[in-house]
Amino acid sequence: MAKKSSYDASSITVLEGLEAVRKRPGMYIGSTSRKGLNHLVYEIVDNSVDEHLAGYCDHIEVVLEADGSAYVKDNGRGIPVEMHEKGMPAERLVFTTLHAGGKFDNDVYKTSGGLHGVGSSVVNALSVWMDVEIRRDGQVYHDRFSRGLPDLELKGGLLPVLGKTKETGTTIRFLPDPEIFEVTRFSATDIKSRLHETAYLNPTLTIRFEDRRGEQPYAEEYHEPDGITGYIRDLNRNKEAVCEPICIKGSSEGIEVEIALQYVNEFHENVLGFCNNIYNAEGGTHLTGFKSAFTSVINSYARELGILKDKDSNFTGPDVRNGMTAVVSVRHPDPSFEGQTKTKLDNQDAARAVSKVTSEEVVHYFDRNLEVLKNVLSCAEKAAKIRKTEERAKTNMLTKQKFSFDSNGKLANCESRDPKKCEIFIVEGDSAGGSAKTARDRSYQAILPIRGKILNVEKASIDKVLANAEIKTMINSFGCGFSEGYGNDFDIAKLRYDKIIIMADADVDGAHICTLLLTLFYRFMPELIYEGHVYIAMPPLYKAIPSRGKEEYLYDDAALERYRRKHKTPFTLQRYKGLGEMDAEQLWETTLNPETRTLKSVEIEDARLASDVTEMLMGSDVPPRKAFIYEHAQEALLDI
Ligand code: TSJ
Repeated sequence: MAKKSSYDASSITVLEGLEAVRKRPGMYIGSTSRKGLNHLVYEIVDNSVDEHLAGYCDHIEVVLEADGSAYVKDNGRGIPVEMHEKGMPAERLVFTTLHAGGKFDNDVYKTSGGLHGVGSSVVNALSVWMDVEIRRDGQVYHDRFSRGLPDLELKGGLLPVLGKTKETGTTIRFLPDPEIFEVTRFSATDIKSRLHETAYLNPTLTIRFEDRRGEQPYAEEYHEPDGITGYIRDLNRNKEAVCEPICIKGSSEGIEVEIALQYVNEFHENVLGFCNNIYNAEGGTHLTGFKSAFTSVINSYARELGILKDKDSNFTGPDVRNGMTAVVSVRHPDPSFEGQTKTKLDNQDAARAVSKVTSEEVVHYFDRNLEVLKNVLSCAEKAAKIRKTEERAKTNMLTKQKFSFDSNGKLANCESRDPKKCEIFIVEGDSAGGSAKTARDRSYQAILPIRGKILNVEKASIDKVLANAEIKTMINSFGCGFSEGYGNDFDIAKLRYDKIIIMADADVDGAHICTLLLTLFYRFMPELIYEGHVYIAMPPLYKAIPSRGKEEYLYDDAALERYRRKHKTPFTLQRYKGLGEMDAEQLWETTLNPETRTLKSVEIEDARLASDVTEMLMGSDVPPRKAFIYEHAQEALLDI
């Protein structure tokens, strides 16, 4: 309960504002799943990053505490504490009013990217408690809130002082409210990845991360003086580079543009867009500006150097981006976003600015680095050649064997043809596939067994991908075609199933199959993921059968550990080695029945990271794999 303090008219607005946030949290943070939970941390961190961008902070610390709280500490100027004209210290205004921007906004660069940038008051409203420490003017100021409402009494309009200090900065601690969130365990993997990304985008910033929730605290520090060039290097660390990373910078119309790119010996492109430090999953105007300008620069060079003759058609965009990894980062004073998840940059001036900087600076670079240009041109030539062959092959294939629903030998389809009702399970292994076919509700559940590992599409050319029986069957079954660099034949309106559910064993191989499938969807059918059609089934590892009482499915070792602690009486423990070992009834109950099963919804972040994870899971380097599995085991259980 909040202590009563001297509420006046402005307090009433505060109450109304906070209430609105608690009533409809999704409106402010996107969701109350783990993604929304992690966003609380990003929201707070972004304020420190703003302080960094304003030129006053070069160190941020993010700590996940054992009690479920988190804190973010920076060495900036400290949030202003002086009395504001609205009748409370400026700091209170920041934490109790929605979009307390305006006067307190650092500067022109709002970090707001789609669902992000919702304001620290939203985090406050969604926290059981929030504790604020501000080091400023030699003093340590303190403030505290419960579910958004101030706890501390002000004396003469001033915040309580805890002591003296020579340092400056802000520390915010908060405990997310379990009344609001479906899960209250932050994902260290997601948060680390986001912090690392922030470090790449802010090369003079150091971010320290610590997780104190495990038996041993785990700490890591992110400092990336090479900025997005370092990011490109790391994205490509396990790939065969064709040239050194190219980095260009410039500004136009008040928009700062920074681009790093590198070619590797692979068959696809990986172009990531960021606006004001926030990743834009759906891309947007900065990427279109970059792509069109880059394509036209390469075509001009190709004509100039006689690589393209008069009779030849231009290289296509995908031709010139064959094998390209790129990061396009813009800083925009007033970004706006559109798209399914509000992560697609929408400002037309960003397209113009990126296009201008790209044309000027890429030419500037290639004029001085002809060797690199030649490598890039030969990548494009190779791609164009393959494209032409494949265009022919594809027309042949499509006309010859007309991707057809009925020709899928292995698909056990459902009876309903209403896509809104239908689900398709992609099941690893023929034996599990067999059980699933018996277990399912055939009126609306289809089963597609796949054999072992599917092709890793990151490492294969498009003709290999399309020749792969497993992949062909999937494309046929889903019914919406596929999109790839050379054309877009994908039409989500034709999707035959509302849910595409990956069903694999709860072991390393299962995780690998998952990442391979996610990589396939991400590269060739990304809308499936954007629009939330892809799920991962979570089969249990154990069943505990007590001599009296209800049987219980346990999804990992931690759950078993908890079960043992809770149940002192003996019980029989059944261990499932794999899906194939469950009988039809068990499979129905644990994995198929919508009433009792647990599904993990796949978000675009999962898919974006999947190709990296593939490397880690199957690579020869064991320790990171162990850490990954350990952490995900812990997280998975809290998804339930
Ligand atoms: F989100 C937040 F409010 F909770 C938060 C803010 C959280 C954290 C971890 C840090 C911050 C924050 C805010 N760090 N630094 C600042 N800086 C300011 O708010 C600030 C300081 C000085 C001046 C000035 O004009 O003197 C202006 C501002 C906006």
